[in-house]
Amino acid sequence: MVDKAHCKAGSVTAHYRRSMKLHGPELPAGLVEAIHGARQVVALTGAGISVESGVPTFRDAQSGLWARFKPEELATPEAFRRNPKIVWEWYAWRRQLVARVEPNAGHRALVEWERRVPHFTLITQNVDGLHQRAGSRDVIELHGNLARTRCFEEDVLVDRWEDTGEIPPRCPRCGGWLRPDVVWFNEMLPPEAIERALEASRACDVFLSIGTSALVHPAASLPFEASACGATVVEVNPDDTPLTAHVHFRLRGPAGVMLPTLLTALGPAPG
Ligand code: BV8
Repeated sequence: MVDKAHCKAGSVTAHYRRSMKLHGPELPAGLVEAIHGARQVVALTGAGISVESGVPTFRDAQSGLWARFKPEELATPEAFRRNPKIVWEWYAWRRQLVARVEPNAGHRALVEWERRVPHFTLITQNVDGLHQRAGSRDVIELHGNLARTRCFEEDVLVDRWEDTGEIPPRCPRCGGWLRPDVVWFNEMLPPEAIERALEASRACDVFLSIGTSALVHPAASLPFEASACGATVVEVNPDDTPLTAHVHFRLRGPAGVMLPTLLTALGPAPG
């Protein structure tokens, strides 16, 4: 149950809403008005927004070497202690994959949105850095980023180390294993990131849940925080999720198509 005491004054959109489900890119009037009138917008993204760039989701079966592993089996501190080499190599494989792809129209639409509204907050569960490569500024990374590395023992960022060929490489200070700077299951999220995400979600007029299965917490609680504070919640996803029944509008389709369409609701770009 969300405690409304946290809600910040803001969301003026309540009267626009009736729960609308739509399949084609035509947008219901209520959604256009909510988008058009919004001054504080939050977008929460998941792996789905990177699919059209060629990055598989967590739900998608892993391919090749990794086919025999479920992501949540590899993305834990326990898995790293058990077999640091295989976990390091999985993240190295994901880093190479992400380096070969480009942001897509969905990422770019959010860059444009950030330019067009007074307060735009982009919160991502993705560790691929594609939002930043598209030009999004000040992205709140809830689960870290593949491009950074930490010392597993001292839990501090490490940006250079001697490549002795050992996998994983060792921390130049304490000799401990190095690990990717991502949040593994059963690990705490960066306190500053989750605090900023909660604050923005409780103050927004419109909350966009884009390309996420809404299963992983605490990220999955953010749209409920926003809704409880009066925001209009919009889901962009080709499939249903546990959130679908609770949103005001859902755009059933790929983010790379639906987000540029949604952007048209903002009207012509100024100047
Ligand atoms: C924690 C980084 C405190 C690593 C990740 C409350 C209830 C139940 C469980 C819990 C709870 N609170 C905590 C838990 C446990 C756990 C959790 O939530 N478990 C789940 C599985 C039930 N949470 C944690 O452990 C969190 N930490 O709570 O700490 C604590 C600490 C100590 C002890 C106790 C508690 C940490 C969670 C973060 C884990 N790290 N990533 C890495 O990337 O390797 S999570 C990772 O998985 C992603 O970051 C993301 O969050 C998640 C995958 O979800 P999505 O991004 O949504 O992707 P998915 O593949 O699932 O879905 C894709 C969607 O896209 C689909 O819906 C699909 O239809 C859609 N789609 C497809 N194509 C498109 C599209 N959409 C649009 N366009 C398209 N073209």
